[in-house]
Amino acid sequence: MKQYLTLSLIIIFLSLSIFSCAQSASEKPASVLSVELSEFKFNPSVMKVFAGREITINLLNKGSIEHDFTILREGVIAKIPFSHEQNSAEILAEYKIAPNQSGSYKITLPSAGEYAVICAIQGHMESGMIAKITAVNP
Ligand SMILES: [Cu+2]
Repeated sequence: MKQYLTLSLIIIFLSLSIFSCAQSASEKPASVLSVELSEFKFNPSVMKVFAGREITINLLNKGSIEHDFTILREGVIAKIPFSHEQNSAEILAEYKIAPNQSGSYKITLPSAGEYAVICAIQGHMESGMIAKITAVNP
């Protein structure tokens, strides 16, 4: 009897872990991303959208200094230090937001893959302002 109980508990535990994995893997791509910028992070920092479809990005700077939301081209790994001049070819889009300001932008990520997002202001990425948008095929 005790063995059955143990076995049942193991099965329940396994089902729960499979369920939670499946949940995170099947997280739905969003058509609207609402992101808060502050010193020194993006919230959320992991996002998922459809490739080839227009998305809306709503940004709110809750910090006390300027930040930006710079999307790098698909597959580009953000290098430190990042400079607008030297790394301009790697930038897909850049939205600057002053403190206590917000902005709404529309963009279509051209292909499926991983897009790094950084705050391109010197020192901010190194301090934690880095995020990721995964684009999946519809
Ligand atoms: Cu910043």
